[in-house]
Parts: sequence; C-alpha cells; structure tokens
Amino acid sequence: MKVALAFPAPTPPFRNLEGGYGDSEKTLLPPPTGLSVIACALQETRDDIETTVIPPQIIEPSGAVRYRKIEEVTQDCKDADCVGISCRWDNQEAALLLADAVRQTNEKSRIVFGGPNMWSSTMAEMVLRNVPSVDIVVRQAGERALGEYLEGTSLFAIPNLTYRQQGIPHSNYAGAPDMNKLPLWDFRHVRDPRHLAPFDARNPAFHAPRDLDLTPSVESNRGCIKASHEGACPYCSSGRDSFKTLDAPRFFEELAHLYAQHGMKDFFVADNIFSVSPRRVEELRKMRVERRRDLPEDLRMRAYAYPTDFRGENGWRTAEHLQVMGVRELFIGQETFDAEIARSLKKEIPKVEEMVQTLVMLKRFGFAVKIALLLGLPGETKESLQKNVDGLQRLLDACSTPDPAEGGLKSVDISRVMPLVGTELYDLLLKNPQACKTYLDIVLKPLHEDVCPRYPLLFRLLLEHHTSVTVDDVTAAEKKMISAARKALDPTKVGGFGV
Ligand code: B12
Ligand code: SF4
Repeated sequence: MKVALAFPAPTPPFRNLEGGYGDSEKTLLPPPTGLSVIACALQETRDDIETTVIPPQIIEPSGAVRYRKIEEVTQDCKDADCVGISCRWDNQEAALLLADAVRQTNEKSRIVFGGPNMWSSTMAEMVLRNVPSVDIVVRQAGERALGEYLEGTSLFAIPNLTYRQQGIPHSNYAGAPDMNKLPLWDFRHVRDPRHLAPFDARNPAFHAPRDLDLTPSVESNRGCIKASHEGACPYCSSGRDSFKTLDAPRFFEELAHLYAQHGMKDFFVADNIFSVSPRRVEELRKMRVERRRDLPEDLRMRAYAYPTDFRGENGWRTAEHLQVMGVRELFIGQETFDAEIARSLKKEIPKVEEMVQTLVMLKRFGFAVKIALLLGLPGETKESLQKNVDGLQRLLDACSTPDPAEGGLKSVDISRVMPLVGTELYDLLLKNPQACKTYLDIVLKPLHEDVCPRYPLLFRLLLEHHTSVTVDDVTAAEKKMISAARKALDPTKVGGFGV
C-alpha cells in the first residue's frame, strides 16, 4: 500500500508571513515532524506500507528553495492509495485545492485531512459537510487513527476520527496515544536527502544556525498542562487535548536517534510548555547528563516556557536545569501587560517589573528570549493598548540585545489575536447573531460553513463586539510597538502574525 503524506505550501495571500522567522519563500523549512512521526508509526504496523512525506518546499538543482506547486504535489501523490494532508490555517486553502486535484486524478485514493487546523470537531465536521473530496478527518494525534483506518478498523471504533455516517459527519471520542509506546521516529520518509543535509552537523558544509527557530521540531510532551489545569486560552486551538509526557530517557533516546540517523543537534521543542514543573526539568537534566555519550556535546534546544516559570528560587533552578540540558532559546507568551485582560485569559501573567527581573536573570544564564504579545484580546481598551506599548518599551529598555549569543531579549512577536476555528473566540462569534449576519452579508457564506474564514473580518468583528477599540486603534499601537522593537533589536527578529 502506498501512502503519501503532504504538507502543502500556503497559497499566495498567506505566504511569507515572516513572523520573525525569515523569508519562508526562500528559506528552507525543517522537514515536517508531524508527518514523519506518523510515517514511522505506520511502518511499524505493516511492512507492506510505503510512505512518502512531501514537504512544502522543493530544492532546485541550483540549491534555491521554493514552495511546491499544487500540481507538483498532485503528481507526487498520483499512485498513492491514501493521501494524508496536513492542515494549518495558513495552508488550509491549498489543502482544499490539493484534495480536489488528487480526487480528479485518482478516484480511488482515500483522502484524509489532519494537522493543527483540524484539531476541533467544529472544523472536522465542517470539512466533511463542505468538501466532498475528503473522506475522513483525523483530529489531534494522527499515528493511531491513520494506522487503524488503513487497517480497516470500523470507523466508529477509531479514536480521533471524524467520518460521515449516512452523509452526516460524526466525531468519535478523542484519545491521545501513550507517547512512550510510539516507535522512535526519524525523517527517513522525506525522500529527497537535500531536505535533511542542511541540518546534518556531520556534513563538512554545515553551518550551525544562529537562531533555533527553523530547526527540526521534537516533542517531550503533548497537550497543555495550563489548559488541563486552568482551561485553554481563548485564542488557542491546540491546548485542548489531554496532557501526556514522554519519559525523560525516551526523550533523549529520540534526540540521540535523530543525531545518529541525520546528524541533527539543534532542535525546536514543540511542547506547548516545556518547563512543565521544576521536577520534570530536573529529571530531564539528569537524563541529559547521564546520556552524555550518545548525544552531541553542543546539543541546543529552543523551547516554550510559561511566563511564571521563573519565579523565585524554583525559577532560578528551572533556568539552570534548562541551561544544563542544552536549552539556549526561550519563547515566552506574555500576551498582554494588562492585568484585567490577563485574568480573562485564565493565565497567570507577570507584571512588567517582574518580567524585567526574569529577563535579567535569564540573560545571566545566556538564554536568548522571544516574547509574544497579542493585541485585540476581549476586553481590550485604549488604556490596555497603551499599557502594552509602555510595557514593551520597558522590556526593550532593560533587556534587549541585538545579538542572540549574548542572551537577553532578542526577539518579539506582536500579533493580532486570531479567532481560529476551534477556539473559544471563534465560538464567541459563532454564537453572536449580529456578527454572523455581518459575516454572511459581506462574504455571502455562513460563518459556520466557511472552512477558510476571512480572518481579517473576524478580527474586526471580535473588536466590534468584545472590545472598546477599533482596528485603527490596534494598528496605531502595533505600529508604535513594532517601531520601538525594530530600533532596539535586530529588525528581522521583530515579527508576529495576524490579519
Ligand atoms: C514548530 C512550529 C512551527 C515552526 C515550524 C518549523 C519547525 N521547526 O518545524 C515555525 C516556528 C516556523 C512555525 C511557524 C508558524 N506556525 Co507553527 N507551530 C509549531 C509548533 C510549536 C510545533 C509543531 C510540531 O512540530 N508539532 C509536533 C508534531 C508531532 O505535531 P503535529 O505537527 O501537530 O502533528 C500531529 C497531529 O497534528 C497530527 N497530524 C498532523 N498532520 C497530519 C496529517 C494527517 C493526514 C493526519 C491523519 C494527522 C496529522 O498527527 C501528528 C502526530 O500526532 C506548533 C504548536 C504545537 N505545539 O504543535 C505550532 C503551530 C502548528 N503553528 C501554528 C501557526 C499558525 C504557525 C504560523 C502559520 C504562524 C502564523 N503566521 O500564523 C507560522 C508559519 C510560518 C511559515 N511561513 O511557515 C499554529 C497552527 C494553528 C492552526 N489552527 O493552524 C500552531 C498549532 C501553534 C498555535 N497554537 O497557534 N511553527
Ligand atoms: S496558548 Fe499555550 S498556554 Fe494557552 S492553552 Fe494554548 S498551548 Fe496552553
């Protein structure tokens, strides 16, 4: 059986979102982890499965990188019995075009959607109501669900599956696999070795990347500990699955495997929060030290941390453990400097002075830090926008550094909050008849059936119905923040996304 797993490139309006990650039209993105993890798990279930992972880009013979065209991916999927397509909000439109193109060239191929934009049953069921070329949707983890689907298990018995029952979409219960029982994975199903060579430290032409943003992603846990304790943040589409961890020895065994297979030694830790607890980081640190022999000495990682992880003595210890483990860059979601808005996010967010102290401490340990801020959150006022402008300025004055090697604040993301399908913010708009009517009048499609919603319009509706600010107010604050950050930091490290 032939299986093709594709990560389509975003279509033009969503290309090169930069977001402080560089020009993704021309910069090589790391090979897709999610699809590679699935490919390795499938291989374990049956040896007659031949899986190919198709990344979003092509490397030309000249070495130039460009996004793969939909026709090219369709051609790559021509003989596949099953085509799995990984969806993110920015490549969703491309994923739909690809599904239709594959269906036209191969009537029999089974077409499966999955990926970060398919995590909610709202989205999965919407796809099955509106996109006839898609056979099933896998929500959240894909390894077990896709394997069982290909094995022919009854659809109603497969966790995470959304399928049609007499034409009506039906979503099964969601279940997260035990990460420790999944096989070790690698990128062997990415067939073109040129996608892997630039990450191979054994290669004489290897240049260690200055930033770790575009290094291969790995996981030590899944789900979100914050979401499971306090509830998901209202703008988050990925915090709702149950929390699972990979045992510390397995995590480093996986890294050692990727080093042995591909010479990889720089990693992007995908965990929503890596520093789950002081005990966990201590355990990981111990294991890193114990496994010293199989791992490269200069193993480096970039990880997400929770804003209050670094409080007091525990915080200082957490920082030390992370540093010994090889973490060099931290991404911290501050989101807002307004205490009232922070409360509504059910997220504990430090005041600006505490954050300054944290950044100073992290700089002493040599961490390069990226801070994310979100504009237009429910409850936003002109005053809260001003607090964000002032708070960012305070952080920049105290801790910015244009050279990540020095540690300190090296990068900021200033984004407009997006009511992604599957988030509480999207549901808020869906329940608002006035917002839905405006959407229908302008787009001529009901919001609840639009698989690729117009996010700029949803952002405006969110501001109109749930804040006291306008798009112009947000734009003005955003401009001030971007300009201040560009003055203080390497301008290419000032990013953000949004509409
Ligand atoms: C790493 C990462 C990046 C890296 C990618 C490079 C790299 N180093 O790999 C960088 C930093 C560049 C990046 C950028 C962006 N990212 Co990003 N990123 C992530 C992150 C942190 C980890 C992804 C990962 O590797 N996960 C681990 C693997 C194993 O999980 P997975 O890919 O989800 O796959 C599993 C399932 O989803 C499923 N699955 C996946 N595909 C398929 C396909 C099929 C057929 C099936 C059955 C199942 C399936 O099975 C897999 C195994 O269980 C996630 C958040 C997260 N923690 O997951 C955000 C995330 C994927 N990113 C997101 C976004 C939006 C972006 C941006 C588009 C930001 C923006 N501008 O809006 C940019 C795009 C920039 C660009 N031009 O490419 C969102 C997607 C939300 C959505 N609804 O679409 C996420 C979920 C973060 C969030 N909560 O907002 N990102
Ligand atoms: S945004 Fe981050 S902290 Fe909030 S629920 Fe999502 S993954 Fe968890």
